[in-house]
Amino acid sequence: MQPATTPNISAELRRRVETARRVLVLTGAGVSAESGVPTFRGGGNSAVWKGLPFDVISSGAMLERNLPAVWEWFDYRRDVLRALAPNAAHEAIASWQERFADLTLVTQNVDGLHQRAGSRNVVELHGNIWRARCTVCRLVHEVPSEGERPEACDECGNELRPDVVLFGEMLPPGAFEFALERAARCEMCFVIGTSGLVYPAASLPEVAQSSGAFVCEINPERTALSSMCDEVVVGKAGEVLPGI
Ligand code: BV8
Ligand code: ZN
Repeated sequence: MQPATTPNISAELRRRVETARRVLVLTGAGVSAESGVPTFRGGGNSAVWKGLPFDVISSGAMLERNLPAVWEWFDYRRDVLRALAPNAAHEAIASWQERFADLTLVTQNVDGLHQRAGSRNVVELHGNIWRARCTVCRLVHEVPSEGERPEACDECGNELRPDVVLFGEMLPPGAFEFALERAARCEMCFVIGTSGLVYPAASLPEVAQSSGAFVCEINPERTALSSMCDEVVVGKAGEVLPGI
């Protein structure tokens, strides 16, 4: 299905897409925007929760101070997500698994929509809202999309927490190192739907470019990364990606 407007992509980008083998895709909240998932910094009602800014309620410090409040915030977000589905952006990226010989998908998102669209081996830098982790033995539990979430650890009975990386917390062991190694080896890097403000995720496109990759950003607005990209395609991911 041809997108409504064929995106304004350059001949250079088309040529590179035709020949690329090792491709890294970094996504942020913008790829889920057309599914109805509020972004973090695009205003809207998600940026603040009961008067607490997003980076306060979603922080390691808040979890230490008030785990029930953090659960309430994540329970709310899972309720919003429950009724939503992947959009054309997630589907296009999932189809790239057959298109490029060696595709690595790295996401900052915790919504699991890439996997629901069929993407495999997704590198989740910030964890996943559909998992809970024991605060003591770190055992991971699935959080069902229907019904109650598990209240205590199956193994040791201690409290669970969302299996999500909060501000001020370390990333999952190995995830960033793996993404870094793929960024250093890729020929093309797509940066899709991220404001490029959160580190260390936002450093991946810079690593790709300094290793010789062609970096292409897809976003309706300019971001902190736009100036260093080789090409910026201005538009919504759900409209631009099917046309690439
Ligand atoms: C770390 C999970 C040490 C939680 C998230 C001071 C105090 C404490 C920490 C710091 C500090 N200063 C700096 C830091 C480090 C901090 C950081 O970077 N802060 C920033 C804000 C300054 N980072 C950390 O704390 C990280 N840990 O550093 O530990 C360390 C150091 C080195 C190595 C290892 C460890 C942990 C960061 C993870 C925090 N957790 N999420 C939750 O979800 O509740 S981050 C959160 O922001 C989300 O994961 C989100 O994905 C991420 C980034 O946001 P974006 O995805 O970019 O979304 P955003 O809304 O910003 O932008 C949306 C974009 O989409 C826009 O550009 C918009 O134009 C575009 N868009 C809109 N519609 C569309 C679209 N694009 C395409 N199509 C559309 N239709
Ligand atoms: Zn446990």
